[in-house]
Amino acid sequence: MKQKAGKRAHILLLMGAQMFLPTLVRAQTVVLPEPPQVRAKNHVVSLTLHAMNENGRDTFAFERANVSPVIRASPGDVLRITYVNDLPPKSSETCAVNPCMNMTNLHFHGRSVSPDAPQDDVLTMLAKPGQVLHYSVEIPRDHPPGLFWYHTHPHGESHRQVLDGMSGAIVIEGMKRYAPQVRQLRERVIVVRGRSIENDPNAIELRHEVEIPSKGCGEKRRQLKKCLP
Ligand SMILES: [Cu+2]
Repeated sequence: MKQKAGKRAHILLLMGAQMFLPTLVRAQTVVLPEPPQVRAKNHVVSLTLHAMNENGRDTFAFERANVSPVIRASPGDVLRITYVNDLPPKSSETCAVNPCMNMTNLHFHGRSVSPDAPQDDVLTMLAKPGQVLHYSVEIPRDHPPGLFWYHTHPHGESHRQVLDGMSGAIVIEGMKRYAPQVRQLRERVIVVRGRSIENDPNAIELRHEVEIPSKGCGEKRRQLKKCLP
């Protein structure tokens, strides 16, 4: 009897494998898209970035696609960014300070650069819809290497814009000099953003999917089974 049960388990396992294998193989062949990368030429990283609204969400656009480019620079380089505010004059969204004016600008998060215009100045550099900002950001020669990010920073409106996805990665090169063991590794930049669901038409269902019920979950590990699907 035991043998029969064992065989049945094997058959079930095989059937399960046959059912799921094509899905697994298919899933493994999906290629993770690489975001566009902008590199320095003669120590200048030059790009034009647009702020626009697509399907009700604010987004960055680069070379006609709404994918934020990865900006790659080395210590001593200069970032020349032309930032065009193509957001509509009137916003349908809710901001911390209402009404939303659809003003925008750029902040270079975590970077040790000057806060004065035309560099990382989030106070006086502001573009209304239709206006253009010209950034020229000098990266100091002793700037640490690593992964940083840029995002919009108009006070009262940045929370909304960043939640919508107006952000991107900055790589300051030179990590291999500090950590030679990463020299052989293939580098992939993956930007993961939280999704704002508060204004989503399916907000109730989506919240239900991601929320863990407060009742039923105890501190003991075995009780986790009760509240996790
Ligand atoms: Cu920031």
